[in-house]
Amino acid sequence: MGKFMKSTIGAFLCHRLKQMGVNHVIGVPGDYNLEFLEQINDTEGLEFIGTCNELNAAYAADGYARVGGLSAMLTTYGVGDLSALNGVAGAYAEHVPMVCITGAPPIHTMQHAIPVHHSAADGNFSNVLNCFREFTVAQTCLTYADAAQEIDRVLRACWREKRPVYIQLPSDIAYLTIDVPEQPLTRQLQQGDEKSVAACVAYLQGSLKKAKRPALLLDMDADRLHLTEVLCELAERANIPFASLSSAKNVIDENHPLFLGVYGGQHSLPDVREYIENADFLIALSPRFIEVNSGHYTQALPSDTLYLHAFDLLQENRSFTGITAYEVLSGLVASLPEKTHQALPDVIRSKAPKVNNNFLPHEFEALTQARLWQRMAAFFRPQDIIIGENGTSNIALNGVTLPPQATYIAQPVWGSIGYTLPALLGSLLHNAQRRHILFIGDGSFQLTVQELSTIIAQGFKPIIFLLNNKGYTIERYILGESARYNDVNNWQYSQLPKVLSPNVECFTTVVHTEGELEQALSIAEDNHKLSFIELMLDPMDAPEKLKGFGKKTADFDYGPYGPQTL
Ligand SMILES: Cc1ncc(C[n+]2csc(CCOP(=O)(O)OP(=O)(O)O)c2C)c(N)n1
Ligand SMILES: [Mg+2]
Repeated sequence: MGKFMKSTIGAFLCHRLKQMGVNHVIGVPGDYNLEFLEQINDTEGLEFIGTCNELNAAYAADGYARVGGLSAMLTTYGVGDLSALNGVAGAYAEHVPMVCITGAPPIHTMQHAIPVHHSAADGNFSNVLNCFREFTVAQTCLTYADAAQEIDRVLRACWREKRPVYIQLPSDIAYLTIDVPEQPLTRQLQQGDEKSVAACVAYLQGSLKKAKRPALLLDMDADRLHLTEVLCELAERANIPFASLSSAKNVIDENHPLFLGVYGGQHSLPDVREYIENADFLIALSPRFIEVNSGHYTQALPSDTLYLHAFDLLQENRSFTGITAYEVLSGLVASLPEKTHQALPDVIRSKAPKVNNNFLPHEFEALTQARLWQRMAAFFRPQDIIIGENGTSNIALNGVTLPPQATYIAQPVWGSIGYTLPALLGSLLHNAQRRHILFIGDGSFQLTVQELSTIIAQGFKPIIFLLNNKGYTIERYILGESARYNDVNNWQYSQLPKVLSPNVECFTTVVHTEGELEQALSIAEDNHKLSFIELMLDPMDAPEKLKGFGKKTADFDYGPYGPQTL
């Protein structure tokens, strides 16, 4: 039995969050969580950041966790929780660990089914928790008797599963004193079983030795499980080309000589597709094929692909359990000779040379998507955090090679528009030292625009590009090219920073031409203020990729008798 000490329940929860590396709690106050907010304020090194609404809080917590590993959100029961749920579900879909805490009604009201505000006044207190049950990997409603154990159980699950968890903290128990373990909670996970790890490494070593066409294929879990370094080391030591799905953009440096390209079934470049589909040793890191990253399910991985997940490795007729992906990969790395200068595999040498980024602006030409993204490729710097919203931005950025050590944030699986602006706030809260650049469409921006005020008020200085194409361009390519439902009301976007934060000066401008873009970039590049750059684009101007994708999506969504055939 470990040693115990005394703590209030709320202070213990704060203490545990800090031990897990969380320094900010993002959310919205309410009467059921005010007492816990006091406890957050009393915790050194833990700060509450208020957002304009709970959906934004959830998106921000998601952005925070993507760069910081783990995050915490605070809402008030029912009204706050259900507003946040879309953002929580996004984190669940995209494997982002966040701790969702809600200030719940006093425990006696819940235990005795007493109608209260923020409930349906029918004595039902399980409905909200049940909603979260669908989108979190562990849930709890704390009581005096079990709070310490439950907090630890749920936080461990969050870190282990890399997905959200949900904690209800009844408002009348936060200040009760309980016995809590002295031993800190850490990010340490269960290690693999020694013999199983050794057997798995030996098996991989044997298969790799025989391989003539080895390859690695990565999806977003390579990042979420913190495996990028060890994967890179493996690729380098064994001279293995690697490819990623579009849902894992830039998780490993796209400029790396061994980077083969993006694999997505028939959407891949022919060389990438041919090599991956005929690899004789393919480690695929938790790939999740959905229509958008698989060329509408045209993926065809070799039948003996080695599917590596956090805690197991599965092959057609074989499985290794009791392992961890990290130990297996590092075991395999250790079994290989140190990196030497090896000739690059043929498939890499035959790759088309990189286009160079020399961009010559045509001063008076109207801005177009094709030229915009070419220009941006040259604007990005190593270490930038680049965020692409669903819509033309994300589609276009998928085709731009990002600099080394740049991080790309998007929501390719869940795809909830408006996600990126609050996610930018979260990412900045965790690391404002890195330059942040956001691209967001006018339609998406209108969903979560308020959070611009928090970003400015916090003193952050990202570069925000607002693509004003007067509506939902991505949707226009699916259906309703000129339908009113794809229009959004035009706003004076560049006036917003002033309205939302009158006392802070920002750099704002509206860009119509390539010349104006150059001017804006030269100011934004080394600006000490937030830059908000509105880009005027034609409603039907879109990245080439979207044109084919829109038609495919319509076929997929509506079938052969859908509206396109009318
Ligand atoms: C919360 C949510 N509502 C609706 C959608 C459907 N949707 C997907 S993209 C899109 C339009 C995005 O328009 P905009 O942000 O202006 O991007 P553009 O393609 O014009 O650059 C919509 C409405 C969604 N993905 N998420
Ligand atoms: Mg738009």
